[in-house]
Amino acid sequence: MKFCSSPTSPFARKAMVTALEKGVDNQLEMVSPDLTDVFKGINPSNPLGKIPSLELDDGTVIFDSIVIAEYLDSISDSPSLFPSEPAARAKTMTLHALANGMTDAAFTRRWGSTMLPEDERSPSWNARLKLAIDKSLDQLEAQIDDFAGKVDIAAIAIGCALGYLDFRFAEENWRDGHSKLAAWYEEFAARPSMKATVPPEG
Ligand SMILES: N[C@@H](CCC(=O)N[C@@H](CS)C(=O)NCC(=O)O)C(=O)O
Repeated sequence: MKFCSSPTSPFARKAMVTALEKGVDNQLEMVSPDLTDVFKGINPSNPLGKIPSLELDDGTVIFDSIVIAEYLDSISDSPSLFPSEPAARAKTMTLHALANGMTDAAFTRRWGSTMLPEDERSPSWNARLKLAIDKSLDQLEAQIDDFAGKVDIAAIAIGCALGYLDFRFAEENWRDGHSKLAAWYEEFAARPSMKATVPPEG
């Protein structure tokens, strides 16, 4: 299977951590995105132009990161990262949506402040995205008991979201006012799957 991804993408990281947790990472052939012109879309095999995508052995291309993660989860028998009981599943997927939305806001913020020409950057849109991140952090702090001690797709998405904040917004110190979340992250980030996927500096 061809996995189009980058080591700096928090969405690709979520899929890769899933692959590592499920022991199917050795089935992934790594493919790099096309970075020649980010405004044309960096991944030709996804009409949305985004990474990650996964090309299955029969040529089918699947995206986005949650679809890839669910597929990788389903091809191995080890304990599922996606609960099957409906209420538990909805709760886990809502936590995943919170973490993913936070990642999306952080990535869009970063993109808006580095890739856009200076006269197209928007301070008010940046503030709106920062508000979403701050409120999501508060919510995760309040809901810590819902994911502490678990290894599932919500915990993986939360770990990758916080790792991305450390990577791109370290100066904003998300740990301030979120001590339970910080303690949880310290433990979760020590998992081999997380350590193997820490984004490179730069
Ligand atoms: N919802 C998508 C988000 C993917 C995404 O935004 N990926 C970024 C990299 S972290 C990307 O490819 N950006 C390039 C672009 O939007 O042109 C997912 O979960 O896979």
